[in-house]
Amino acid sequence: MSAHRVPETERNPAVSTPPPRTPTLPFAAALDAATGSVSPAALLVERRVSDLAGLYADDAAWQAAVAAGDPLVYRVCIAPVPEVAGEVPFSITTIEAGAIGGECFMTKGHTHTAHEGEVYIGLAGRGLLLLFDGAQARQLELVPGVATYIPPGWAHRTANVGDDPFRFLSVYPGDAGHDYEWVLRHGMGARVYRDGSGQQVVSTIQS
Ligand code: PAN
Ligand code: ZN
Repeated sequence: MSAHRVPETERNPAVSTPPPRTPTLPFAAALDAATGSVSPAALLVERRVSDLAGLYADDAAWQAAVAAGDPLVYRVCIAPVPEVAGEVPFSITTIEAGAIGGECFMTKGHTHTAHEGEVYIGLAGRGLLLLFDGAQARQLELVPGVATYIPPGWAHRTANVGDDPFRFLSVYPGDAGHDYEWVLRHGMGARVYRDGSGQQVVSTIQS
């Protein structure tokens, strides 16, 4: 039986063709656990205290920190990989040591707009990965030698619970997408405070 041949121009008419772009070529990047740099890098994102409005429990302490020099809280050094389906971007996040109203310096935190997971790998310092699916909260230690898995559907945020900069590598699907509003509205189910030389996790889930 001869197969019915579909002309090339008529194949998969329902599948939208992504806009043409230059294909990404294989490359190696240097990861510097001492500085948090990815080289080559495409982008460096910096977040200061003023960028984190509404995220810390103690708003007066947050305002005072903005007024007192608005220090850098974290930065993300992002490799040159397009954020589109099929690609796998990666970056190093560095969170400085510090606290606002006793609450550890932390990332904004987000959910992925697509049902996609992510892997975080500890590179330097001591961190805690906070996870929240809207009902359950989890916290995982993230230190050098540890890889943590963020399943699809879980909001995620990291906090520096040590006295040195905390660094980790993120690897995520290119079409994951980042929704910051969800965490602003629902929180992370827990807050992390500095407690002497350790940390204290306080649940914020209403029972
Ligand atoms: C990470 C984060 C990074 C910064 O690469 O984007 O640690 O945190 P925020 O995005 O919450 O400011 C990641 O989870 N990417 O999906
Ligand atoms: Zn993410």
